[in-house]
Amino acid sequence: MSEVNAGAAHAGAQSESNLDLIIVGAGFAGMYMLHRARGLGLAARVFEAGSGVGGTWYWNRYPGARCDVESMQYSYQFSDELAAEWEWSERYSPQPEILEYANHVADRFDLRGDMQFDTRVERAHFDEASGRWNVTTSDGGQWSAQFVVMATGCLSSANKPKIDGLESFRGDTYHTGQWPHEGVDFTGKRVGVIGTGSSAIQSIPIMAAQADHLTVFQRTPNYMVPAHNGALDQGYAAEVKADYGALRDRARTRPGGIDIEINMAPAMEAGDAARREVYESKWARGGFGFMGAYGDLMLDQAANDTAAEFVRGKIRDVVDDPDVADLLSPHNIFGCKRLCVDTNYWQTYNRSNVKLIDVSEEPIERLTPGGLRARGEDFEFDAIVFATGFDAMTGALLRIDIQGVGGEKLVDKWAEGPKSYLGLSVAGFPNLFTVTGPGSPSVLTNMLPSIEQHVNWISDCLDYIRQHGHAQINPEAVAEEDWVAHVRETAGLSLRATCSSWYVGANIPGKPRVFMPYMGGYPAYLEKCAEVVENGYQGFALT
Ligand code: NA7
Repeated sequence: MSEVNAGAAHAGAQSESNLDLIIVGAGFAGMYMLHRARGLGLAARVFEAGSGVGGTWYWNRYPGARCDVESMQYSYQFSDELAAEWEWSERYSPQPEILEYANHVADRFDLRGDMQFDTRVERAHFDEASGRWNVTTSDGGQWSAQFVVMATGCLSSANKPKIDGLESFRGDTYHTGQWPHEGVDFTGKRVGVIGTGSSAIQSIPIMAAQADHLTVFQRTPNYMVPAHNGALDQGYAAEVKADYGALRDRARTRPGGIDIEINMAPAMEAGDAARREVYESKWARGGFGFMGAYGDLMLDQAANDTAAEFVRGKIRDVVDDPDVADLLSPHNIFGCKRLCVDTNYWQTYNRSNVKLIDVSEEPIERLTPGGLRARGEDFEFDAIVFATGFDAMTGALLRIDIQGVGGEKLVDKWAEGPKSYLGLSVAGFPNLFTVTGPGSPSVLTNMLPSIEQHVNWISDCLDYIRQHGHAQINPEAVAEEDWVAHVRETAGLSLRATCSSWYVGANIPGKPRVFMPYMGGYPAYLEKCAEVVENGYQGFALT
C-alpha cells in the first residue's frame, strides 16, 4: 500500500500525490482495472476525458450505433451475480443499452469515487530516480504513481480528415465518434455523409429516413453480412445463463474469441452448389458466423473470391439500380477490412432521397461555405457527417506525451510502427501497461473478453510484483523484438494484411504501414500469456 490512500488522493485534484496506480480511461478496461486494483489493496485513480464511464459506448452515440458482437457474448465475465442479473433486450445491443450496462457496473461496484471525469491525461513521464510515473492532467493536476495502465481503447482517437476548406462550411459538422449527447434532428435537412465503414452503414439508413436528402461519399465499398437483429430470444438467453461458462469456454477456443461454428474444410473442395448452400445458411443465420463458413476464407484467395462473389450477388439482389449496385460492390478481399454487420444498408439506396457518389478515384476536393465539392460538382448541405473512423490502436496512446527510461518518447520508439511485448507492455517503459495494445489480438477478437483477459493478466502481475518485493517490471528488448517479429510473421500468413485498412494504419496519412493486431488467434495468445507467467514472467526483467 502507498503511504497516501486513494481517498486522500482525491482531495487535491491539482496537487502531487502518491498513488500506486493511475488508470487512463473509464471504458470497460479502465472500469474493470479499477475494480481489480481495489481488490489488490492498491490506491488507484482513473482519469477520463469524457463526463462519464463507457469509453467507446460513451462517445459513439450516432443514430443506429450498435455492437456487432451478439449481446449474450458481449459482457463482463468476472462477476456471476452481474451476469445473472443483467438482461439484454436485443440480439445485438444498441449503444444506449451498453452505456446503461457500463453505468450499472460503475454503480454496482461503486467505481465512481476513484474516477475523475472531464480530465485528459496529457503527459506521463517515467522518473528513474524514484521509479515512478509523473502524470500531468488537462486540469493542471500533477500526479505520481508506481504503475500506469493505459486503458485508452483501440478506436478512440477520431479521424477527421484534413479536407481543404473545412472551416469555411457554414452548416453543422459531426463526427460519428464524437456525437452530440443531445442527439441531432436531421428532419428537413440536406445531409452529406463521408465514409462507408461500420459507423456509416449503421447510421445511414436511420439518417436517410429522417433527412430531406442524403448524399453518401464513398471511397471504398465494404462487405457486409446481415445482422437479422431483433428482440433477444429470452429462451436462448436463459439457456446461456444457465451455463454461461460453457459458452465462454467454447469462445476461448475460437480464433476471434467469439463462439461461432467454424467449418475447417477448405472452401474449394466443395462443389459450387454445396458451397452456395453453406453460404446461404450462414447468411440466414447472420452476423460474424459467416466467416466460419470455411476455415480458409482468409488464407486462400480462391476461397475468398467465392465468398466475395456471393456477397456481391446479394447486393445485386437488393439494390434496384444496377449501376448503384455495382458501385456498392467491393472488389477487394472479403473480410480484409472489418466486416460490417448490417441492417438495411443496401436497401437504403433504393430510396429516392439517397444518392451515392464515388470518390475512389478523385478525392473530395474541398468543403465550401454551402457544402462540398467533389468530382467537379458542388453539393449543397445543411450538415456534413464525418463517418471517417479512427486513428486506430496507436492514436490514443501517441497523443499522450509518454516518455520512458532516458526520456525516450513512445512516439519516437513507434515511429516505424508499434513495438510491444504481447501488446501489454513496452521495453523501456517500466511499470506501464497497455490494455489490448498493438501486438495483442484486440480488435480481431471479441473486445470485452480480451479486455478482461488483459486486465486479469496485469492485475495478477501487479500482485506478483508486490508479493515478491519487486519494484519494477520491464520487458527485455529481445523478448519484445521476438514478439514483434512473430506478430509480423503471422500477419503475413493471412490475406487480411494485404489491403488498405485501419488494421495497417492506411487510413491515416503518414502512419507507418504495419499490421497492428496479433493474428495468431486468441487461443494461441492466451496460451502464450499463461506460459510467460508460468515461467516466472519470462521475457520480463523484474527488479
Ligand atoms: P472505418 O471503418 O475506418 O470507416 C471510415 C470510413 O471513412 C471508410 O469508408 C473510409 O474510406 C472513409 N474515409 C476516411 N477518410 C476519408 C476521406 N478523406 N474521404 C473519403 N472517405 C474517407 O470507421 P468506422 O467508424 O466506420 O468503424 C470503425 C470500427 O468501429 C469498425 O471497424 C468496427 O470495429 C467498429 P476507406 O475505406 O479508408 O477508403
